[in-house]
Amino acid sequence: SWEIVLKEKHKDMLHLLQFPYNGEPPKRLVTDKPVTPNPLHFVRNHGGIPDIDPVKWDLKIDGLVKNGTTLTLADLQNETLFPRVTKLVTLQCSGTRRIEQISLYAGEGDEMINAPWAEGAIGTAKYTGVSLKKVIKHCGGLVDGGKHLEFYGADTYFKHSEVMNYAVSVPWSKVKANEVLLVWEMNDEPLPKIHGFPTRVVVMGYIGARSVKWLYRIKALDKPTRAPVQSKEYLYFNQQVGKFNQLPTFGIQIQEMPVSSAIMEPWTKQVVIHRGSIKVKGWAYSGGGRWPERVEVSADGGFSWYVAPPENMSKKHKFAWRTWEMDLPCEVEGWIEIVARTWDNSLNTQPLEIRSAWNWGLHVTSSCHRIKIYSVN
Ligand code: MTE
Ligand code: MO
Repeated sequence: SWEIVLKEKHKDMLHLLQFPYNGEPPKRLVTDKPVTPNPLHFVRNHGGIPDIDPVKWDLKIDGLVKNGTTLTLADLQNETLFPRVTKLVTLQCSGTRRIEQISLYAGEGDEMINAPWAEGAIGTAKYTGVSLKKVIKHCGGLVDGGKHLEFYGADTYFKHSEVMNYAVSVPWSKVKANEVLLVWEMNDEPLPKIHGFPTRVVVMGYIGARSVKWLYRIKALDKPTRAPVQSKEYLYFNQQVGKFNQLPTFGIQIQEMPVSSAIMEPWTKQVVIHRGSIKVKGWAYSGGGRWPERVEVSADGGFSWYVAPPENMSKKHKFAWRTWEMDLPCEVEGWIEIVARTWDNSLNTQPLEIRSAWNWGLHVTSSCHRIKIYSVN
């Protein structure tokens, strides 16, 4: 699978882990374009990269559906059966910016266990495929009691003393809202191997973990799946649970991501020479179909805030991030702390400090991003 990494990913990707492969784009390229080029999209894998023949590939749909069936890629792409949809969607790993939590509290070796993601475990692409709702309707809908859809990926991994396929589930209500797609194109190209070729799930507005790659089976269930990725991982714990007491029953399953943002320019410890204003760039995103309405940036550690130009902030593409940039007024000379804070359209905003939304699972670092720079005015 390393050959696939070299072939499909940008040469400057930061390789966080060679196997299973995990990588994110370097800081200077994360928000270079509002739509992330495929070679620069982050990659999160739990196992290897399956090699699937698209002609032999099929999708089994079973469980609590009226008429279980098996569909080929040609069936999914048959527009007389399923209308084709194209959507601009941001996928964000719930581990984004985990490195800030690691640097604050984690112990020795923890950065090896948890991929030490920075601000680049997020990417935005135009996906083409079909709405899963239409596919389930094609199967006659769910039978009574069918409430969740479980997705199986063809990759296997070893964890909790078992070898298993990657599997997670989402509620039917999410599918019914036409917010779950089965896609085969990413930015007008066939899905790259590393991103799930030939077909993956895209669950809009949920954490990346639900968007199963190398999909081969969908099973309708009465409850969320008990598969470990859903039930034991990707949980949000309260701080008092403690590092060594993370029992699944104490955690909340993470689905929609909260509002968050990151500063991509300047960089921490950079010496910035300017004439009264500093160019600041970044991204802002909110889960669940909420969108960033306002980005504010502070040059004094979060006491006074300036609003970034709001051109980009609209309901359009509500499942995608916003990239933003502004000239931040700054008269001081010396070390300053720049902070970004986003408000979404429900007026949710980000906690000011990492500690105020601490999660021992090291997922969802949604506090205001802070960087220290040396200002020369
Ligand atoms: N699907 C399969 N089959 N195997 C995986 O390891 N990782 C998930 C999700 N889908 C994963 C998967 C996680 S945690 C994330 S964040 C996204 O894929 C990342 O998608 P990407 O690698 O295309 O960026
Ligand atoms: Mo993830």
